[in-house]
Amino acid sequence: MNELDGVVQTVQNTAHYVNTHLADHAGSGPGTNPSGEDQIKADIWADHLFFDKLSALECVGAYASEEREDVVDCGDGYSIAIDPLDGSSNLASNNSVGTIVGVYDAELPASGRELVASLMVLYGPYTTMAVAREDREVVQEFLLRDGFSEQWGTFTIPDEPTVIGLAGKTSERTDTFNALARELEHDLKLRYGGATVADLAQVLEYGGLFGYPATTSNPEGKLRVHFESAPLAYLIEAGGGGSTDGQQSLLDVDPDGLHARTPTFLGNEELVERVESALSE
Ligand code: FDP
Repeated sequence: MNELDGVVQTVQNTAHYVNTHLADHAGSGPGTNPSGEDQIKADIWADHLFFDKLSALECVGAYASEEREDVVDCGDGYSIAIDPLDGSSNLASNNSVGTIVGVYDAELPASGRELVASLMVLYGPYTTMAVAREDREVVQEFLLRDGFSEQWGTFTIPDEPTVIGLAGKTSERTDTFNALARELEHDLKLRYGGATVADLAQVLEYGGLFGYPATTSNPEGKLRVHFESAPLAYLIEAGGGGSTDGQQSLLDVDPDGLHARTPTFLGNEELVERVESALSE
């Protein structure tokens, strides 16, 4: 077992525990996260669970979470950047949530080019985990069940895109972006659920585009580079898709702080190129 196997195994075991006990922690929580968003109890609970397990690994040197202001030093080794419960506002309505883990071979802040692995857990009707890593040629998908994981298959984004999920109110997006959204939504089926992991899972399954653009309430976009955008870009690019902040791959975004945000678009290359060409006009 190599070091990345240890990280994958730990995320898998912890995710299984999160999945089986999530309902006990779904109530509202004590405050806001470092990005100023409401936390619910489950955000903090999941963060503590992942911290305890991942920081104990010999190969982990730093732990950074969407739920913590600063990086926690754990020794020498990889930097973990985690969104322990992505889309947690979906819990109130019992909709899907996820976990995103980026494994960086560098101190944070760092660009996505320093990623050596990315994991995306989806707590849906059943729990799955997609894994992209530098020492594998394919994006693996696992089914997590009863404390075990079965390798289920591999992900390659389908050639023919069919779905689209774009966040933000039209009243808060630019006219240019709304024009592009209207064009794309003419041909693609609307699938936006409000949890990035769940929305991206649709894109990986059916082909298409997920996007959280800059809006008047979130001028830099809502999603965070280290915890969401870069790890998911690593995953989708490994599966044959593309990513952009509007100008460049999300892996090339240079975050100016731990909680930096970026407009985020992930999906089939041709759709990512359409976003880039529309936003550059
Ligand atoms: P949440 O605030 O519920 O954790 O991480 C931010 C995020 O969820 C994403 O998972 C999700 O895609 C997005 O926010 C949803 O935002 P909107 O409610 O603005 O659609």
